[in-house]
Amino acid sequence: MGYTIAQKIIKNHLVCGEMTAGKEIGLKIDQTLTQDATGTMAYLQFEAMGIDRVKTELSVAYIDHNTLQAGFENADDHRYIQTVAKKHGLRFSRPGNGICHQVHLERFSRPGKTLIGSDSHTPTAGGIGMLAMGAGGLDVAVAMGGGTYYIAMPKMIKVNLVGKLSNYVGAKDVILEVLRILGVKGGVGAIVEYGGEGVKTLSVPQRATITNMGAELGATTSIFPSDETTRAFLKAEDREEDYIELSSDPDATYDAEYTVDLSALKPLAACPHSPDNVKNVSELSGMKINQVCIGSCTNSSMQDMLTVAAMLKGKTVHPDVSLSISPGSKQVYTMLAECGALADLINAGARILECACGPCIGMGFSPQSAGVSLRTFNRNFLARSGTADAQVYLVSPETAAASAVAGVFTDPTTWGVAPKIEMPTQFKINDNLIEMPVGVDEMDGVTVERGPNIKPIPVGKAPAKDLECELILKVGDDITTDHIMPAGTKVLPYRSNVPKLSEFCFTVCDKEFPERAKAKGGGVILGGANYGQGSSREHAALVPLYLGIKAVVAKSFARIHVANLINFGIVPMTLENPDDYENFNEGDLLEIKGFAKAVANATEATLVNKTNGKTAKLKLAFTERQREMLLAGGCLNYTKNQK
Ligand code: MIC
Ligand code: SF4
Repeated sequence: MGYTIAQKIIKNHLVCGEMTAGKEIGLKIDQTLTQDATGTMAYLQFEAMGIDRVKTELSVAYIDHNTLQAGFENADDHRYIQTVAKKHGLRFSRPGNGICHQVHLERFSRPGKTLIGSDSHTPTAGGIGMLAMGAGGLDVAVAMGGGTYYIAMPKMIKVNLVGKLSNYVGAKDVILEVLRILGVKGGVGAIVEYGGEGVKTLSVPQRATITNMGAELGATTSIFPSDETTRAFLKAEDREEDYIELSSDPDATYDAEYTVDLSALKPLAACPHSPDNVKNVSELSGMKINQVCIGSCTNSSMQDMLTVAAMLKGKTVHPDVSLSISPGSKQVYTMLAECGALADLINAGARILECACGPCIGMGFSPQSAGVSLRTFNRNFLARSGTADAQVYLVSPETAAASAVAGVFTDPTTWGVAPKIEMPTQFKINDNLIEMPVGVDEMDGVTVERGPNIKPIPVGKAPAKDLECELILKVGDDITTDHIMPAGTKVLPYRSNVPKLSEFCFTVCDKEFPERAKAKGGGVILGGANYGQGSSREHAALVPLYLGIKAVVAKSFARIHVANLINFGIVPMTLENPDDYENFNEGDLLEIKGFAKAVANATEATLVNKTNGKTAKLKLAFTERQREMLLAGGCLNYTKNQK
């Protein structure tokens, strides 16, 4: 039987386990990346492991998230990451160099290699044929130390692309269509592989837009073949030697297959507050808008920026609209400036921001009260923009530009024939903002600088013999990590200060939660389906741990988050019968007799509601390794015990 592209890469990197869907496999990781909002924790954990130098082929530490420096905290964290990278053998991408995923795609991604990153959009590099996955910071730290990365062997989903995109329809519309078909849970436990004749009509950055938002499908990752288009991209980046051809075998089999006809696609928008709440832009036409933001790791390539510049040339942004543009990298920014397109954007009234995540993570540019904001980003979760009642729509750069000019939601295909974009065949290469580490002989001379905002990481405890505590919070389906641990300008500076961060935990759902959890010494959280979807931030586990959360019971969990819970010793359990969710309410007293024993070796446990006498069967689906980790109170203790 033949192999899919992803299976071929997995086979080449398999350290342990058997390649049967759902079974745990261990992978050798070639490259890692971190960004600053998750990086401080990842490097603190790397330091705690006592390993001198990274053991990967390449590890890069990026600064791109916390770039609004309203106090000393972010700058201190940047300095910490810079010095730690220099000492331990990592490349350091300085602030101003761009968004990690865009820069990694341009300068470091390699078809056929494995990459994990402490950011859920690491699959962006799948656009070049890399097996690239988002992971918690601790998993990235382990991989930097040469350790294995464990995942459940994914199922394979194939999306066949046929035809060719028409005027003013973009790669964003392709992934919005896939989200419309599969939904935010549709990719859970799977790798989405793109194939078919339509693939060769898409450039590498367009492919990367599509794999980037595979994160919103809940997929382990997404991947494209590596072909002549890939070679041309690598050549334009002056690194054709990194090219290898990659395709699936003709007799490869998939668990599910879908077809998207690129020629038939229309401009789409994901409506508030979920990336799979997709409608045709034509249905929304005429709706008054207040803000447009163009950029983010999804849509900030040279191709995206040139398209927008060509559309805005000679026009003026509508007086009721504020338009922000963040190019994805220094490379894109420089090329835009040199070809004059930047001037077209500035002239049209766009507010040009630095090449960083910016508004996507709520770092400025929050919309007005109840404002309608059109964003080329990948997430429109409630309150993520920094304005609690904002209505955020996810759209293509084409829809964003047309709407910014009109002041109302506008289907860009009504603009007629799109201007022809001339993409450079050679990109502007200058890696002067990528700092190299010192050699092994000089590492003792580098002092790692730590600011006062860096506080110790909470460490988990072994599970109690019997669990008896309160149901401290009950939440619904599709709870995101932005609900659990919000981001934005006020919160992000405390990513390395868990005690301070805890004041914001779950406040999007329940303002009283942090105080209540502290007063009661924690308890158990009850969630619905897909609990913990979204980001890779391990703070969504670390902070609940600090607040005394012992276990989370849910209908189902998102992949990265469940791994993070286990890494920090919080026991994730699923309801065998989802209807039992109704029999448990906030404030109920809960009990699991023989809790520690169940974590050690049972696949089931009984949750008793001592307040109303009801019970529920819980599933404990752990591997041996995960059980040992939970019994040790998390990965750090487990690793120490193994030494
Ligand atoms: C996001 O887009 O939600 C983030 C911010 O990039 C996160 C990482 C983080 O929370 O720092 C992600 O996607 O993993
Ligand atoms: Fe940054 Fe937004 Fe991409 Fe996350 S999704 S890495 S915040 S640009």
